[in-house]
Amino acid sequence: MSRDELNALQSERLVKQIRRVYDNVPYYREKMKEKGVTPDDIRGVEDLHKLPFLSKSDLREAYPYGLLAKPLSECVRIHSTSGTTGKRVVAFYTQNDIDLWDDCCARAITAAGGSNEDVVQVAYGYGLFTGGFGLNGGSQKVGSLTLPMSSGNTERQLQFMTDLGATILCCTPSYAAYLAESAAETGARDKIKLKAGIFGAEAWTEEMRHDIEDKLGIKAYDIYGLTELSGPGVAFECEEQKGMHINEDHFIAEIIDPVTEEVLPHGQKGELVFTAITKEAFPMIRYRTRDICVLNDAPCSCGRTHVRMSKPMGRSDDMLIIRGVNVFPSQIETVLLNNGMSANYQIVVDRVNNTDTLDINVEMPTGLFTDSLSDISAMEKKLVEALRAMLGITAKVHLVSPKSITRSEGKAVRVIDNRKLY
Ligand code: DLL
Repeated sequence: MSRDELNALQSERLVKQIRRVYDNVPYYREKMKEKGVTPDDIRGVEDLHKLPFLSKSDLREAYPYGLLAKPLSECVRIHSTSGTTGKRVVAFYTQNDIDLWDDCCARAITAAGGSNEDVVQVAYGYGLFTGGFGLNGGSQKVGSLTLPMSSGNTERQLQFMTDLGATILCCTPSYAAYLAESAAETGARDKIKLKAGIFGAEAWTEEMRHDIEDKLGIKAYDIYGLTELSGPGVAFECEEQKGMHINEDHFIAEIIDPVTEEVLPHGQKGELVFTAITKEAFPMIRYRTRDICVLNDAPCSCGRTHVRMSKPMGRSDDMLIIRGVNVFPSQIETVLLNNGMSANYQIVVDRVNNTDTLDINVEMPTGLFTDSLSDISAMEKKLVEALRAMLGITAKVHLVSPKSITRSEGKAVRVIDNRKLY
């Protein structure tokens, strides 16, 4: 499809979508009214900038049903994000939404060389997380034999991978690295028939790509997406591995300055904003992803005309993604303070043997200070449990003596991320 044809298609879909959303979602209607814009003002993609942004806080405010654009009787599924403060994001799907999402993931599998001759091992988690169901739907649409493994149980993963001759592996890059290591240790490496991997949901470097490619003898493709926009498959890499093609017939991408909210031209680094023009149940208009990226509209030698996004280079909020789980420092602070600790703490994230580690150093308040190792260990244990309940992942907690964490004269440095992901 030429750029002109794509532009016309996007405009037609956008106009219809805005009218539908205005008519069906009071929350959006109010936001549009506040900005003084009506559906008649939106005649094509060139008018997109007139519309208000939507952010995660809108989603929390409207939780759970406030952004639904279809009656619940027409919705067939929900998915949800991992570990956000208090209210999670819950996204709704009609059957048509699922069909289109499957199409997006099918494109990613095809771009990685997949066909009905392939055996696709889906080792993303199934459940509220979108990874498993998304790639599963795409794989079936392509006609590949689909192995719905879900994540974990590495021994069984390797057994099915070898016995059933999986040719494409879909999982997070960190799990792919772990599987590669285990395959080498158990001798399964020589029996593997894998040719490609489709890895995403978290940041990973080119170094990690080369490491996984070498260890598994495959070509590793990046895939991007987020729950709010359906899940994986918003963008995916082709054989050139030079940026991810955005499925622009479903999602219009913009880059904005995260502070001024001004729209930036392609080629400039800023926050990625998406407008979903085909989603029915949970349509996101100018949704601020918080992912910092660059868009590239140069022609790609694979022949696809859709613009490419760079790997996310960071986030414009403070959300960390640790072992695939979204973690906000404020959640950790809440747990520490609720358990009688001081507000002097430091969060240290690292990646050891391709697995993320989370360490929390926190000062005991003077009133609780003790030299007794058993008391300290009991307190640390209690905090680990409380953090697990809040975040869904295990952290190591180290209680340190009062005044031992360096004070800052400006903004406190609460998070030290040593993973060098971007
Ligand atoms: O992670 C959807 C997904 C599943 C994508 C499987 C790819 C594969 P969420 O849990 O809502 O959805 O997290 C979305 O994860 O805003 C990015 O910050 C990050 N992310 C997703 N894909 C990539 C990627 C899924 N390829 C958030 N590289 C997004 C870097 C990614 N970060």
